[in-house]
Amino acid sequence: MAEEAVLEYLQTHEEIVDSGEFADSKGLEHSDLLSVIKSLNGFRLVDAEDIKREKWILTEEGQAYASSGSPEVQFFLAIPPEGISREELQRRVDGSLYKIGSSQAMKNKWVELGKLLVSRKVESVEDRVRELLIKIKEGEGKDVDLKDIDALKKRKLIALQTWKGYSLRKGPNYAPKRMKAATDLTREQLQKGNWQELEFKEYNFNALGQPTEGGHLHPLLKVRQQFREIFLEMGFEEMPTNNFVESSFWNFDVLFQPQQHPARDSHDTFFLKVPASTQRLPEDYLERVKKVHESGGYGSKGYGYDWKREEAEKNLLRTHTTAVSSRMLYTLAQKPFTPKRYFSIDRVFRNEAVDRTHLAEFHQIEGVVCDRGLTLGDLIGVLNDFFSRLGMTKIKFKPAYNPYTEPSMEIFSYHEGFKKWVEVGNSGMFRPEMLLPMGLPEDVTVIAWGLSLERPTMILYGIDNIRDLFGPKVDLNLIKRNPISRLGVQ
Ligand code: FB9
Repeated sequence: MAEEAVLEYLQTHEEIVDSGEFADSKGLEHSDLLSVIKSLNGFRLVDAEDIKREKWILTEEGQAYASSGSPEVQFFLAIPPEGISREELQRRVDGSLYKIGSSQAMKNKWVELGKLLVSRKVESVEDRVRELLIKIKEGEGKDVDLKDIDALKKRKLIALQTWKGYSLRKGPNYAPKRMKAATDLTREQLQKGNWQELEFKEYNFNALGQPTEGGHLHPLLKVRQQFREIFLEMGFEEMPTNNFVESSFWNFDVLFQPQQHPARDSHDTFFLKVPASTQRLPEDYLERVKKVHESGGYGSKGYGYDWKREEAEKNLLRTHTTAVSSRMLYTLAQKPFTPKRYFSIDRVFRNEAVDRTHLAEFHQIEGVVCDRGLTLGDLIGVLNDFFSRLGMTKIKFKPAYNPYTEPSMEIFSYHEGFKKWVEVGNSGMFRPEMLLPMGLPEDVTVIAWGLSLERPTMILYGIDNIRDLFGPKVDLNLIKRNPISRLGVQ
């Protein structure tokens, strides 16, 4: 439509002087015409010259003054010749009009604002502002004195509007009708022989090939797989972690974590409303857990408090995958003992303050080794082996406290990149008050450790805000275009 109108017009006219007037004359949208002109100019069917025009237009406030008069004149006319009290005048003239009108009228020396009385200083006034605005509105802005223009612009009553258009003539490749450049030489064209009149599109040897789209793995899943392979190489079996909902019994009580421990408070733990509690707990085991909390046993004094079943029955979102480890060890204790190595990597939930590097959930990585006569030395040995497979050959340990392990150690690794020691996990030996009520043989000890999946992933992929890695605001391009990053390659 717009293209035909331009090419047809130029067939019988030297020039389209003004694209704006041309669009109006043909009932076209000027914006549509501009894109057609750019395309015709690009293929040299026309020669287009830029036209740039500037004109003053009224702002919304300027429109209001043009139709109802300037505030200073309205303010002046609201004052009767004998004067008026401020109070009465403020009742007659509304807030913003009073404020602008009174200050402008004072500036023009039209009125006198006494403490109580407001009076006129002149008999009558002209509304010059209104006259100027009407003149500009009618397109005679170029006849208005520059000083007046400045004054109106300063009061934000007018604004400069820039209009861009083109004048155009026939170009070197002009044709009354644009021939669509052929992109293929077809059998039919060869047979008909009309290939000789065709115009073929130029090859674009710089065109990029279509990007091949495929699936993309999330960085967390790629790093999880690397940890999984490390554990499998070390002879560990993966634990079934497909239950985010757990009872307080398996998440806390069996770990000998006392019921009044702060971590069991709803400020740190997500408890479920429905179903609020579990009914299915192993009764005989529950009695042994109750007893070890209240009065100890197995050489332990216990905590000496009244252990409550209803507290243990509360359902929650597991706060650590150690809840799964406890289930696995209990199951292991129900049959003749065989040494085992277990691992888990899955989501855990904590009702804690979120920040750039912490959400209310994370993926915990946990390793557990269960055998007769394991010592702290075995734990240190397996940790050195495990972390060295991640490329962390310089690690050290710091005594720590966990309710369910004794002794416990924090694990630190020297990061060559950051030139500093970085905390990379926590570990310990599960307490006898946890293992013996399960029914494990007395000489069986269990060493375990844990770390998060997000921390190494964020360091590996150079991500400093956890929301760029996990959650609804993740940029899918990060998923598509993240580099291959391997653990163990510093
Ligand atoms: O992952 C952690 N840090 C880490 C790990 C790897 C890493 O690799 C980089 C490539 C170089 C970098 C950093 N941490 C544990 C230490 C800190 O980040 C800590 O601030 C955050 N911790 C989480 C818990 O925070 C609420 C990380 C998470 C954590 C901590 C402890 C355990 C599991 C996860 C545990 C345990 C445990 C202990 C004894 C027995 C069984 C399990």
